Amino acid sequence: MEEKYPFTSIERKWRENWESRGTNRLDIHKPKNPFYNLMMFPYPSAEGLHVGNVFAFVGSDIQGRFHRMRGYDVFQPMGFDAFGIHSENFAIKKKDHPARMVPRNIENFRKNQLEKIGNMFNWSHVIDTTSPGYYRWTQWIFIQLFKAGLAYRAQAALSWCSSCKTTLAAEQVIDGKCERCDTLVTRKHMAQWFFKITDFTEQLLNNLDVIDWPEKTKTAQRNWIGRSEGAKVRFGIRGSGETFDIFTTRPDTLFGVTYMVFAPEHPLLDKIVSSAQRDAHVQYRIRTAQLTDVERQANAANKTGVFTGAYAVNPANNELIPIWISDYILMDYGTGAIMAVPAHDQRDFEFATKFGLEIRQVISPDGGIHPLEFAYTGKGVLVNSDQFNHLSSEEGARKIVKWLAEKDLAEFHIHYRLRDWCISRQRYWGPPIPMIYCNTCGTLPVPEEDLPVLLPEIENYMPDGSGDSPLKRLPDFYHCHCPNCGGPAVRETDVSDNFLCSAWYFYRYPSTDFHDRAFDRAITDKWLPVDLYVGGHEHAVLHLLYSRFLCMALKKIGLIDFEEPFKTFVAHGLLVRNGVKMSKSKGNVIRPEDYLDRYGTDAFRVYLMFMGDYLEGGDFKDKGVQAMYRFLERIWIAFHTMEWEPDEPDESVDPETRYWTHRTIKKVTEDILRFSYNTALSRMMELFNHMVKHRVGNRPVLEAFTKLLSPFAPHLCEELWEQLGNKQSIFDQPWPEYSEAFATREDVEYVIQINGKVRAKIHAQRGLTETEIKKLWQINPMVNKWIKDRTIIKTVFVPEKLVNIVIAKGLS
Ligand code: ANZ
Ligand code: ZN
Repeated sequence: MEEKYPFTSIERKWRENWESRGTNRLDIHKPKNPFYNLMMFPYPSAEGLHVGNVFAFVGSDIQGRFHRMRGYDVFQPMGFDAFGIHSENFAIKKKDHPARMVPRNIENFRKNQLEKIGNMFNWSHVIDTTSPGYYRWTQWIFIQLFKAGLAYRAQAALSWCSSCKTTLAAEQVIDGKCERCDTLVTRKHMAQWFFKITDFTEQLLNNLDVIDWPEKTKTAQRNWIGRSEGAKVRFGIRGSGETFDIFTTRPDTLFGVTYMVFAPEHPLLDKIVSSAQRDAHVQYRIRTAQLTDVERQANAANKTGVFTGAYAVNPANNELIPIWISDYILMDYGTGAIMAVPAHDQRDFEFATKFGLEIRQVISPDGGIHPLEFAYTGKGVLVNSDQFNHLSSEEGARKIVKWLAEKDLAEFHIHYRLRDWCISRQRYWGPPIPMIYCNTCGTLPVPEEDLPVLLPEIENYMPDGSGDSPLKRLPDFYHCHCPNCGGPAVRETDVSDNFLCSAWYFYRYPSTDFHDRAFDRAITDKWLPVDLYVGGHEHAVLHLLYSRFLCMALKKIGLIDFEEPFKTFVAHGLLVRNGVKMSKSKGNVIRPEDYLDRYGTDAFRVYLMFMGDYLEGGDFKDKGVQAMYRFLERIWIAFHTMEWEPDEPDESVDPETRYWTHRTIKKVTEDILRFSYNTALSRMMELFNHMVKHRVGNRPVLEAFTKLLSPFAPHLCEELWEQLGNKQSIFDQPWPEYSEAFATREDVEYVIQINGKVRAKIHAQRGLTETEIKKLWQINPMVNKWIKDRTIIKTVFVPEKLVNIVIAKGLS
């Protein structure tokens, strides 16, 4: 392409210039007005940076540059989230080794991509989570949590990905599938390390009311934490001393219970299943074990189940109720057993219909009893409920629980769905969990001075599905000495979940100069919590939830003194291409390099920001990039061919141009503040069209325009700024100011008085100066009639209201 607008040389020049001038660096120790502008660091994949990443990063960079020009010391670092199953799986697929592949990918990400997208990254604070200098502190954090009682090891039925050959945290199972490879997960009983995220459930939930985050991200976290108010009710088992608890959100329906259901894995079953039903139960349990949770809950219409032969006793009326087993009851929700109320719960209704169990209505919308075609799940008035009849659902629930509580058979209970964070992975590519097991001394952390526990360099890093990490195959690694008694001991061989690396990276960025601490207290106090975090909403219950938990844990331990890591979180939208989601399998992924080389970084940035709403996402079209290239080319040409007078004073700007300039500054400022980049660019185009049409070339207008565009097209604007005769970086200049009055076109009415008497009224644009208003009344015939041939002694000017012209009595 013929370059009328020589973007290649401009962009190269400014990249070098910013680097040699240190424009993007700052004194981390002495910020006057700190602004921590964080973007979610990428996983350095082999395919390179995705155009979606560039979209996200540029939108965040605009905030960084804008805030800088508004007087903040902006800290904008970048790093690499390079540990984890994703990298390892990819290396396996390519028959490569993650320890060789990852550094190559990082190099490519940085040199060929991140350094070319025009972001003002501060490369003196870069992070690579796989470097021992970083994961040493990841391990240290693990130990701090262990010492504080927030990390523990326990046996549990965990989600297991048979393809990744590791356990997963509940948050990493999405619609029943492994978050990494989409394999349906199964359950596996294992001893694993957990972080006690459930110690902070209420805090995680309540703080959502005060943090400045998108509603949809907060809702996702609320739903995940899953607070349900209800009661625990204790049922007896006929002919045995056994009792069991159920959790229900509808204690008002207690008189409508017609059967009970246990999860097939419920431990009590071994004691209560009748001998006649024992075989059926064992068969059913084996069958269920092969199903995923999703499958268990999905086949609504086709419920399966087995009668246990045992009966429960309803504490409300001593009725005998048959106990069933069914896979639609999950073992790790509530107590793993339910009271079934088929009249008022649709799943129970279907089950009862299929197995011919009684359906008894106890809640009525209007007090009457009508035949039910499906469950009535709403609230209403209690019926068929003895002394509680006629009460409302709410009151009935309260009274029933209180009544049973007096006999110690029930209690109010709040149930949360959130489970502790399973942190162990039976894989290679992660930070080894820094724990040691000694037969004499028990479980001990690796002494802090022995950190990091280095990840051994091994060629065969393949997971084997045994439930142990490949590190267990290394005797030299596995066997060690007890740090306490010196006797023989073994190491934990699992590595920690990659989400631990990314739950604390933003504490490390400002403190990368310190090698003797994870993060420096004084620097952390200055820079954190993060002022603005931009990233994908898809991390709502993964990274974002884990980061919030870790922040609360670090505060509890006393390492920091705030409990929310990100003051403001903004979720950017997603890109599609010609209406179709971009994906490798569809072959429609955009390689940013192609466009950066062809049209230049600035045109690409401006296009990405113009293509759609930043918060909603947009549709990538090749033609659009070209159009934005043309826009920048027109600007370049206009600045070089317009006969403008850069040194004309502001006064000489015509009112119309002044209106366009001030209005644009106002709108662009407001638009950037609300991430509405496409509308901000439209406003700039309007101003530019006005400038071209009216051949406006006044310095204030040109400078304002250049500054407004500079966060979007930093190289071009830095060059234009220099050509306007400026020596310092445009990014060290203040953001343009506007006056509210100039920014509107609304007219105001001036009363024109002559010697105190109203003689005329004139309409004028808001914000005009006294001189400009004078030009208007001088030519007004009504005023003219009175002042012609008279001497004007003085004029009194009240802006936007009145002019009083004092004239001499006699003719001049
Ligand atoms: C009786 C009842 C009557 C219920 C009624 C609902 C409606 P949330 O709000 O999601 O917390 N439940 C309890 N434990 C379960 C388990 N392990 N597996 C499957 N379902 C379980 O839901 C709580 C309700 O889910 C509980 O209230 C229980 O059914 C069911 F008209 O008890 B309910
Ligand atoms: Zn997997």
